[in-house]
Amino acid sequence: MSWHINILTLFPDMFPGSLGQSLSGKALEKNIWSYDTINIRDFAEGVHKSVDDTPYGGGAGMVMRADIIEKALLSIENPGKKIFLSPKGRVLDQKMAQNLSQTSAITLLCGRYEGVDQRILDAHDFEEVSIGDYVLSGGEPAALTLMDACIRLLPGVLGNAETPTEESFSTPNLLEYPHYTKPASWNASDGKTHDVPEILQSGDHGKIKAWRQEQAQKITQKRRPDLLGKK
Ligand code: 6GU
Repeated sequence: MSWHINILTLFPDMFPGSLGQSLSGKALEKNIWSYDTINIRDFAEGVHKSVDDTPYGGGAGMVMRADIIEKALLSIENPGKKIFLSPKGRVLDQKMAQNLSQTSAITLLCGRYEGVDQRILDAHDFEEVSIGDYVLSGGEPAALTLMDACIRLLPGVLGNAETPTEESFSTPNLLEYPHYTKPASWNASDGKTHDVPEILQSGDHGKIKAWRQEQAQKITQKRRPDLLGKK
């Protein structure tokens, strides 16, 4: 039915986090999307309830155990597509977010420590997804980011005013042009007067459209020339 996410984590209190606010929070209340957290520690045994152990082959840090993660995974009624959040993964982009927003059941595995035993990923066919080329201390903020990117694409989440048009709905090939609102002339604390570009106040929609396209082209060339070569 609605978009559902299962989250395997040692820190269930990190959810829904920021997704409980604003547009995604409203959409959660309206049951446009839903989530369950599964606390991996609930499937640990013994008095210590330990979920990790030292790595074979030696080295720093601890590795999350495959057997305990599997018990947590098997407790999920309909896991659907399985994703492990990891900086080694394929980098999330708008196309992936669109695909995932049309996948009704998803399970996200959030790792902590040095990582998870590779065998859980192999045995259950997890796809590895990263949110960018930097290292986080755990998969949870990456899971929240992936979810945010998907949730805003679900029908009924954005208002009509914010809903992207057909063409700009897909992968962004250009960075956005700059935005301005009132006051038209603003004396900032830097001691300068900052004016809104004259053309935006002209009412000439043809010229405004052309100016915005030019601005988008220029900022993309300057900051992300790699995007201009993309389909
Ligand atoms: Cl998905 N996880 C972690 N721990 N760090 C990351 C990441 C994911 N994506 C980028 N850095």
